[in-house]
Amino acid sequence: MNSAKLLDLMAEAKSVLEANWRGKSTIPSRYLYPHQWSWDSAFTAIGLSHLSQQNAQLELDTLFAAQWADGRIPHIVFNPEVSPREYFPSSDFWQSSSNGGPSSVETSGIVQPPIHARAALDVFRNARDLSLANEFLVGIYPKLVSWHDYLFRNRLEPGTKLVLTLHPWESGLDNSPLWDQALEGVTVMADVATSFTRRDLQHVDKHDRPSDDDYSKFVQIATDYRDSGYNDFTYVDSRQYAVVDPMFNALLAWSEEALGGIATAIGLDGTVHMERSRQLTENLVRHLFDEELEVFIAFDALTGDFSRKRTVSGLIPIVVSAMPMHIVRKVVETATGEHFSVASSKSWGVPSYDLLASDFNVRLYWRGPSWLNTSWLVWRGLYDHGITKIADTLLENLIELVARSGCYEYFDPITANPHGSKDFSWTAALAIDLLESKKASAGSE
Ligand code: 2M8
Repeated sequence: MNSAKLLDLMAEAKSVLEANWRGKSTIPSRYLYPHQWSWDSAFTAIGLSHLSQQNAQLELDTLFAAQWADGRIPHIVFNPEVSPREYFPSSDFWQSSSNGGPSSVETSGIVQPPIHARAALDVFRNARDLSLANEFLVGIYPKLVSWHDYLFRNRLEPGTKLVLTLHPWESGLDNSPLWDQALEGVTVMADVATSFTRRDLQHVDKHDRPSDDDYSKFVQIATDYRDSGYNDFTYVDSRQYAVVDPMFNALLAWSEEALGGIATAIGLDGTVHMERSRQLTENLVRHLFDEELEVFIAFDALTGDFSRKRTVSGLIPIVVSAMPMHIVRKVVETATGEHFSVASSKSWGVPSYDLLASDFNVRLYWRGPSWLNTSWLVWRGLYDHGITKIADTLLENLIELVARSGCYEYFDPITANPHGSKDFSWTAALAIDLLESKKASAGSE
């Protein structure tokens, strides 16, 4: 791609982030998601770190200002100025401040993948003002530790010793086929099914979004959790959904490694974090690596069944540095083979689901399309494990995808057609990070 096109992409990505900036944090999209989302903010901070160190730090600090007393980082921090009619479920649904959440701000009660320590370390590494960056790390480190402690204390699944997601929204990959089996067991009460109006369909095509049936189940599970007062211990008996997700755990392991790096940077001992990461990695391999499918799969803690499907969630554990190289190689073979066709002319980005599955869908939410954040995670895994040729091909492919189709929420992996919301923050942020990496590696040649 010529340098004028690269500059155009950089300018477009910057203008998306500027337009979505709300003074202290960034919203994922002006059309669909008008509040602050947890893992979106982490990805956005990584992109912002190349533009403004201060804003990147503020993005994460604002999110962590909404941390609950028990350490959880909520998946949404609501902007009080936005009408509840703009997004469902709104703060009235979650009732966080009367159920253990902070009193200063309204939030949701569930969480999202723990990628924040990794984002904080990237922000620190890209910083120009080192004393400011050091102050930022010192301030956020105990909050990151308490966030991870929450997961280890409240969410540990005793059999696998991995952490549980209690809602498909907690995975960030809301509608992935990996959760289908677990969702089959969810009973929706009549009053819940009729209690809400979807707001998402006002903004995007219904063929791109989860079905009404799935949505009712999402609302039912969130209602059950809320009605327990978000108490992870008393909730155990009434749970209708409790799933061990490979990506969520891999990101926790990767972030524990990052916490080790942060601890060292601020003069503390990071051994405990490296040890936690090692243990999580061992448990991921032991319990969730499927030798036949050659990907990581999910475990349903309520039924004891495994969800044996090839999804992007099962490729992402290669981000963890401690992942044994023979496992990394097998996963990379799956990623570059016919099921995902990564880094080939046959697909754009990393498809969210097996291209050969009978229910693969090019446009439906997390059931086929390529997303920039999950593709970026696979790229980081390749790159960090020194699988440079494939990593570089994927990097070029992702840059070209966004340059061609714009900063959309997700893309058809076969045609590159854009889907979901336009001007999407993590797409813009991670495009910036990829462009900067390309520049850095060109400079080092
Ligand atoms: C999507 O999830 C929200 C619920 O959290 C939704 O569908 O309304 C997912 O793609 C999730 O990963 C993302 O964080 C969120 C905001 O971009 O949108």
